[in-house]
Amino acid sequence: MAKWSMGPTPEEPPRRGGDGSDAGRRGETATQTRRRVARPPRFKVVLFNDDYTPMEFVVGVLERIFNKGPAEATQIMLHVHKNGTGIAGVYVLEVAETKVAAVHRLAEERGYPLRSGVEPE
Ligand code: TYC
Repeated sequence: MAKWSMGPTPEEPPRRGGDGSDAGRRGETATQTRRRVARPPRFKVVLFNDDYTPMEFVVGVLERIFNKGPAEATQIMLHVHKNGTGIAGVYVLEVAETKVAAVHRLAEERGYPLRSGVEPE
């Protein structure tokens, strides 16, 4: 199991002192490191500007693949157009990579050079 997905199990009841001991209840200081929490790392999906992909197409991509409403999709597109890059969304790695692949597939179908990528949050 991935280290970030470990959590309490039926065999491992919740800890008390932060170190798996009764330290907290006995008024002692717990010195062991904190238990891992079930929060997988997140990744940004970055969109890159180019001179050829139509604005309406980018807005459509943000609506269809990143589930943005028309106003937010337009804002993100204009941010990328002006600044060169922008964040389309933040996801766990497998979802982020799937969305990048979907962007590239849609763009290639239409012959547009739109590119996107994944970055650690
Ligand atoms: N710069 C493009 C144009 O003027 C629009 C565009 C915006 C392209 C965002 C890519 O990620 C992008 N048609």
